[in-house]
Amino acid sequence: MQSNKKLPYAVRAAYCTNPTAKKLCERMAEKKTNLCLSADISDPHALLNLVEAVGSEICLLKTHVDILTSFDQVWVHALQALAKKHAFLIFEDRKFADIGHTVKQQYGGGLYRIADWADIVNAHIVPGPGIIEGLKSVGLTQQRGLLLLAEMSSEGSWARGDYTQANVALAEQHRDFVMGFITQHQLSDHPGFLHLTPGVQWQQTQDCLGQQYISPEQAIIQHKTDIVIVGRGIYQAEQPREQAQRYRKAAWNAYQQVL
Ligand code: 5BU
Repeated sequence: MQSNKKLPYAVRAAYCTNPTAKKLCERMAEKKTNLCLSADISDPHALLNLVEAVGSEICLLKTHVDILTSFDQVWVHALQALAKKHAFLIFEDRKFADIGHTVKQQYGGGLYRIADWADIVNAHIVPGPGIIEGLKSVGLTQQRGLLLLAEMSSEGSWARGDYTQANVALAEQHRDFVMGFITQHQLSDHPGFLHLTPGVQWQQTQDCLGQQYISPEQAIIQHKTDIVIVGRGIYQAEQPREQAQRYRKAAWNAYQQVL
């Protein structure tokens, strides 16, 4: 059962059992933004410049660290400084998908040491609950949060029906660590779970590789999700900062309509 109206993010913070979810709800309420920038840029310096320009508009920055052409701790510290300056959280869109023992190493170790700097990561539940246990064994002590990939934006996605519902059931069993879902629709009316939606853009309805877009209003009002994730719609715009301001305003106005 899903109600038509939602609680404000500030109120929902109290329902969050995961500390990162709580922090994100508080940030959204304080900063008045439910916009996440997907900064899919391979030049690490250009990425920092983009984040400096757009950081004031977002609650969350989503990265794909494995597309960067170089990576070191100096870059990580620069990103963390921007996150602090502009009060946003960092979400590494790593999409873990292996057994618990392996994801533990991929999350906490390797070149990227993702758990050291990413507030949030995400995972597919294909391997079963062990993937959540493995990630949790690294992330929980560092106060991190996990999003489950319950639905995808791309055409022909198999993440639907019973598979999507299995994500909700697992999230409910791991409320200490799982903070919500990557999804196209609201899946749970528990106020402590956040619903984040990629595949958001005004200019296009699809790309040439299966990506499908909806508008911020469709995501927040019709599909009842909480946070819109915008990539090319912002960073390919002539003026990314101004474009981010437009998406921010649209997503926030849409949120106010569902209260
Ligand atoms: P775009 O430029 O707004 O299309 O970028 C979308 C981003 O969100 C990109 O980083 C994808 O990897 C990511 N994404 C997605 O598009 N759809 C999904 O279902 C998931 C992630 Br999960």
